[in-house]
Amino acid sequence: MPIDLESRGPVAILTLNRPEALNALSPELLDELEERLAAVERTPRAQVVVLTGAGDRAFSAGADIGHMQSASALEARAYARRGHEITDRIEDFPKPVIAAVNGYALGGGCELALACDIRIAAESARFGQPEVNLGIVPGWGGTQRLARATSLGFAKEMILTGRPVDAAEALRVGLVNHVHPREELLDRAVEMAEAIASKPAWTIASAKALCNLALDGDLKGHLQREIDAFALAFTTPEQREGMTAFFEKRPPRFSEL
Ligand code: CO8
Repeated sequence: MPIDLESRGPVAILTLNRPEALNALSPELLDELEERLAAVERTPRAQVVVLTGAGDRAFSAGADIGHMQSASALEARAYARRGHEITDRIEDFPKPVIAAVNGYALGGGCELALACDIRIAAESARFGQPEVNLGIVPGWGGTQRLARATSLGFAKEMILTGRPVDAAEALRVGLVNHVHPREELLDRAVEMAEAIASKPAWTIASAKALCNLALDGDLKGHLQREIDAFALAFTTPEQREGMTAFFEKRPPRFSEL
């Protein structure tokens, strides 16, 4: 199977499993990733996703160069669109997705990680947008999401030079939130996922959707949406329980609602 799905309590771990090609994102792998995400979406118990790569070498070395080598412009357009469908699906997924970057995250692999809500990395991780070395430009969102995750200047440096960035530098520029030894990476990702899963699912989905608007252009409209979503929270039992628990000086019991 090019994608493994493992459940650990409320956490669904999706593993890109094509280590012989450094988990390159073939069309088959993208199809299966979409199917797995749909299965996770249908499973109420699965509340947070951790996305990682099989093996010690790569999260993903990007789009499948073999598939692209002799592609026509129309075929390349279809492949780019397919990647966008998946990255948009992850960005808009109603449950948080944490990327546990266990090695190379290059080209489409970096772009896949960028579509996730939170990135943590192994000390051995390497990020890069090496498309210029192949005579192409990033095609799965890298020209937009990398600048949003870091800064426009840093994104331009990565994209225009193709220079890979190690985990320490990725941490410094905000591309990842934490760096861990390789052997601890998955456990740390699952711990973070469990912490998120302990909160009310509706609140988490709403907060994710709102945060996604933060870097869009329409600040005033999005601030209004925040006001509306804030008010809507007060129609839920989770808000009553959370605030009651605060004054009763006890942890909230969201799971019983
Ligand atoms: N696609 C297909 N196969 C790959 C890929 C890839 N992206 N990356 C590695 N492989 C394969 C290699 O061909 C090799 O296979 P084999 O053993 O059969 O020869 C195997 O994985 C191991 O790789 P290497 O032998 O090269 O391992 P090294 O340790 O020497 O090097 C690197 C590791 C540095 C990661 C090197 O493999 C590399 O540079 N890979 C390519 C990275 C890259 O350029 N990625 C960007 C691809 S373009 C892209 O992602 C654009 C996304 C948007 C597309 C839009 C659609 C048009």
